[in-house]
Amino acid sequence: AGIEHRDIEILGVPLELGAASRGTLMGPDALRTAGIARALAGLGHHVTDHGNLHDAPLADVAMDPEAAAMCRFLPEIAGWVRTIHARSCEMAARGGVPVFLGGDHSISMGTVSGVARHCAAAGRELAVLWVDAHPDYNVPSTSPSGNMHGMALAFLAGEPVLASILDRPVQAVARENLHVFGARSIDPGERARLRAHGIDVVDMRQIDERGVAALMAERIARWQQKAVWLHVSFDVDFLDPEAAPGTGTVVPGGATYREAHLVMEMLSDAGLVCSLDLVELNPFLDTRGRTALAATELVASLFGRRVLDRQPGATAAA
Ligand code: 5AB
Ligand code: MN
Ligand code: MN
Ligand code: MN
Repeated sequence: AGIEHRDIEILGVPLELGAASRGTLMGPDALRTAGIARALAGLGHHVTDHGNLHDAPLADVAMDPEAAAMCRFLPEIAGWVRTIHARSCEMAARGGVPVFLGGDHSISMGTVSGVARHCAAAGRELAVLWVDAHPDYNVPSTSPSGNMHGMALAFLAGEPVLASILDRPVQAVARENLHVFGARSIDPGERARLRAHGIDVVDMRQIDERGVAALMAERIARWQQKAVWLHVSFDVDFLDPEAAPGTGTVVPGGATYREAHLVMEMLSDAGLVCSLDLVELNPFLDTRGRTALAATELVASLFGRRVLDRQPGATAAA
């Protein structure tokens, strides 16, 4: 079985101010050095690299002052998010597959909200798979750090206190369509909100007990039934630090290299992924490009690379 060839549009988003440590601004270029465009073109896709987004102007944010005081670099981040949002919505509407290279995870406030706006206009239901050691579901009052990469998913869920980051109404992603995969570090207030909101969180223990294949197959079946636009937001810290040392928020006990590939391969077989973020790569912390290369290989799996062709339906769940 051959793979479906797609129009892949790459945009680099060199933002680092949302993270705890500096250096993710080099992420897009490191992924290019690792050969991400070459790998995708080699699979037969038509790849356009739009280069990197430029520094955005500072934004005026009408946030409650007490909350705003808990958000580090708020005017800078909001400026970026607004710019990213506009580009993302435009890219999604063009009909290709937008691939955003981060940058810290706060870029997803712009990428996913832009895609969500397009989906609302096009009558598509949006689901988000947040592949990450962290759920990034903090609000200013629960954040232990004030770092905005830890609030990105809460913003996308439509959290009112964060809404003014965007300069237009936020098209919230429905709570039942938010899926966190790979969690192993959750803050106390964040945990309470995830539970109260009924968010689907797969932690590493579930992955240990049931395996990636069964857990992904369940979710894929639901997404296929609803014919969703699936956006994958992939934080490289999903991987174990052994496989991906090049990120600022490493947490032990992460996914193996093969578990991560299996996630990508199953998503690829399902043909559901319409847009992608690849975030939190910090080349300054990487070991001889290991994390950049691993991320590149994973994206190749997501877009059709296979060791062997498989018969339709020959998945672990079938
Ligand atoms: B990442 C932490 N929960 O809010 C916080 O890497 C870490 O994008 C957030 O997932 C990690 O500061 C954000 C402690
Ligand atoms: Mn993250
Ligand atoms: Mn993370
Ligand atoms: Mn991180």
